[in-house]
Amino acid sequence: MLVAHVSDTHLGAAQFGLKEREDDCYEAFNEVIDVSIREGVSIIVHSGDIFDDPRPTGTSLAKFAESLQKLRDKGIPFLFTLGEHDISRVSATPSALLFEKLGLAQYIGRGEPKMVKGINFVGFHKHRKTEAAELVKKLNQLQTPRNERSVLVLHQALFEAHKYAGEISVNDLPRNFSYYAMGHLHDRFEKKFDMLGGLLCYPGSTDPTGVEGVESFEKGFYIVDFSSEEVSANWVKLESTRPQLSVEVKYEALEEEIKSIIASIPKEKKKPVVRLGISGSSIDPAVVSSKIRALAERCLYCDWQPMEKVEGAKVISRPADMEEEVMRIAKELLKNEDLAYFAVKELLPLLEQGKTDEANDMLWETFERRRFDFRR
Ligand SMILES: [Mn+2]
Repeated sequence: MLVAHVSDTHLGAAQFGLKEREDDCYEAFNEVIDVSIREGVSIIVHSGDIFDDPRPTGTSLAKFAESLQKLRDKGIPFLFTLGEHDISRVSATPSALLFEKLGLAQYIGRGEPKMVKGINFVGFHKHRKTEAAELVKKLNQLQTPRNERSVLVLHQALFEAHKYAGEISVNDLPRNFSYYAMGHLHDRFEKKFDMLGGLLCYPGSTDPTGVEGVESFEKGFYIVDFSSEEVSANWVKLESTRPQLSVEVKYEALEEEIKSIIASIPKEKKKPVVRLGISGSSIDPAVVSSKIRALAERCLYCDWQPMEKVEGAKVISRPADMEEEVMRIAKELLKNEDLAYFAVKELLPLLEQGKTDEANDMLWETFERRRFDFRR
């Protein structure tokens, strides 16, 4: 009995606003579906962030529907929970629930166990950091099944998997599940914790979205085998992933460096996304443009940034990803990665929306739980 576990498909995301990058997301999801069917998977479970936006476009909805129809025709149930990208901050019906109504998918984020093909699935939708205590309470109340195959589905970051993004801890999870199908973290993570009954896995996102920046990625999903007592998971790498690389090059040696980058581009893959950080003095943009032309022609997207030094913090003068850049500067100025993450990723989004009460609560909670040690 095989179950595919996928997460963070972010359908509709378009890195750099490019149509090709939006199509990459659909293609990645399609590959997951096709490989699952080919490998004889019986159930597919999605751990949230199906869509990139709580108000997905017609194209994303249609692409998702097509994949679900393919599964329905093969008799493969699709189970899902919701991530923060699927849930609008204003209370409204999440778009993904439409597919439950149409009978194409089963929502398992309500904390109610659902038996599907002999496996007991139970999940919760995303709980934000301020709702973490509430989620932990619900997790404690879960009747954890013994002597049966069971899967817990969550869209939360564990401290043990990500020091900075963590919302709950492994100790908060019920013990007896045979598999923990996690979502939210975009990098793959897999571990058998002693205190948990079965394996815990984050498959990561199926295609890099804007927040991940430009890097070399391996993206994929899990095929989990429930046929023996000990559940095992096999990570499947996606072949359709577009190569991305971020390289620091020297202005003086630009020509040779460009040549070696071109030589390293895999021919059998999609055209890559390339970001160059150019170091050196008196960088002439016109010279750079002409020297990188040959490379740009072989790329879907190619940009460059001079690496400059400004007032203590090293600032890239033309950041293509503002979020990434703000985070980098915060780290450099606060001299503490935990604090920078807290300020930029947790506090700032609330303040941007004028949610001062929530921001205040968060500060108190942080203080009371002694999350940061300021005596250092
Ligand atoms: Mn996500």
